Amino acid sequence: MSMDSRADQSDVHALQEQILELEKRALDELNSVRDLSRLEDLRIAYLGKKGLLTSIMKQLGNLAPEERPIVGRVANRVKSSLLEALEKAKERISSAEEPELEALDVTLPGREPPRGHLHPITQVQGEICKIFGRMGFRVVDGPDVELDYYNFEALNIPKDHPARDMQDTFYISENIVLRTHTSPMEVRVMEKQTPPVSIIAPGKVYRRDSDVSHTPMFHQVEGLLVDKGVTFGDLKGTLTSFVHQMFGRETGMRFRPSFFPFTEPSVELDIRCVICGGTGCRTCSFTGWIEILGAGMTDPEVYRFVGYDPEIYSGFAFGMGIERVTMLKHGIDDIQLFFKNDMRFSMQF
Ligand code: 2NL
Repeated sequence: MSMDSRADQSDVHALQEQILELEKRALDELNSVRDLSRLEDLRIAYLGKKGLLTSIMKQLGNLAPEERPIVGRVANRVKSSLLEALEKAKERISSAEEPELEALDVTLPGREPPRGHLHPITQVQGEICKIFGRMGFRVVDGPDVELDYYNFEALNIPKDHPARDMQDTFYISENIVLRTHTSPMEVRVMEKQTPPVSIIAPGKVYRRDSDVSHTPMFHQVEGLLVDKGVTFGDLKGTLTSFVHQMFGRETGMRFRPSFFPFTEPSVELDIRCVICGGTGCRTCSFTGWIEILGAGMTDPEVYRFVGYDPEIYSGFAFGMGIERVTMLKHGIDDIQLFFKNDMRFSMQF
């Protein structure tokens, strides 16, 4: 082997080294490039007509014929590896550019998710319970499906009473009904507990009634207080305090005589019309007054059913419709709105 051929050998090596070095640098740059115009610059710098790899390949002509294919193979492999890296970089940049276009504006106000709240009936029911709770009444709960005995019999509503009529009451069977008021719960408490008793019973009640001003299911709160020496004055004081807290201290009110099978004497409580203030309007049927509840001194007959001695104990009871109270409080004129689940209505409260 001549000195010349050894020099040639080292030329071959140097050229190969140069190509591999170039490949390493080009790949590094192609893998980290972030925009398409810089990528095009790189393509021209390495693979363009006057590019680095192109000019190295032009030098292949200077090599001995038997050496050309050796270096040529390396140069071709590097060329396709660079072309491949170029394509990959192009894809990477294009897919990264899109999110950049719809960049997040952190100064935009957030979108508030819709937030639910209690149904207006449930809100007012809670308010009523809170007012009586402060006056010492305990909230009691019981079944919607009741025995005829608790719903009627023990409340001094005899078998031939019109309230028991199939037209008014949902019967499950001969002796089982959907409760028509929440008083049965109070009877159940009195059966178990000796006086003093002071309870309120909120909940759903059912009547076979359905027209513009009646729904077959509605809500009631009933209250009951029994102790020694309770008078009609206690009834008036308790209910007056309730009206003041519910509708305001200035609310005018009056008690009217009435009748219920389970109280004697019985009254109905009217407040000054919240819509017209007493001058007369459609809501108060031009009377200036609106009935909000019924009440009375519990009939001794009811005490006998639960085993209380009416000679020792006395007390009062009352009942009110929650829909009615809610309508008066918020000036709502259609009871059907409570049961339509229209968010435009419900979300106002
Ligand atoms: C009304 C009238 C009333 C009662 C409910 C009652 C309960 C027991 C004993 C005696 Cl356990 N009375 N409840 C008393 C008078 C009236 O409700 O108009 N309700 C909507």
